[in-house]
Amino acid sequence: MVRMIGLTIGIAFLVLPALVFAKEYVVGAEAGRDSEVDYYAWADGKTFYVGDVLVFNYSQDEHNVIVVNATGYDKCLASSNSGAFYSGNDKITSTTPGNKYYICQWHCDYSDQKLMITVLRP
Ligand SMILES: [Cu+2]
Repeated sequence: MVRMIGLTIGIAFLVLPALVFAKEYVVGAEAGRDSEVDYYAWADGKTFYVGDVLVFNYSQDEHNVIVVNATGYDKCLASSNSGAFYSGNDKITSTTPGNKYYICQWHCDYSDQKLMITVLRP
């Protein structure tokens, strides 16, 4: 019985930190995800960890969120994506460490509507 409790507490300590410290970030903060938001400035100074959630709020008929790789980010290519979101209130959880790239298919080129973040291990 004591062993069971010990095991349960052990598992809780392994699982809890990721849940307790996971943060939710509204991309662009108060301004929401608009063409005028400076995404470089918004991401600057923030530290993102695995488990953190990015919330993209935007007008459904004007923007979208396409998850791309580094090339897609640099060249604004939405074609070879690994995820596309159109709801206007998209919540995307970072499940792995590394660089993450998000673009708006319509305004990536036009007004630099793209976001790059680096996600660290918790
Ligand atoms: Cu857009």
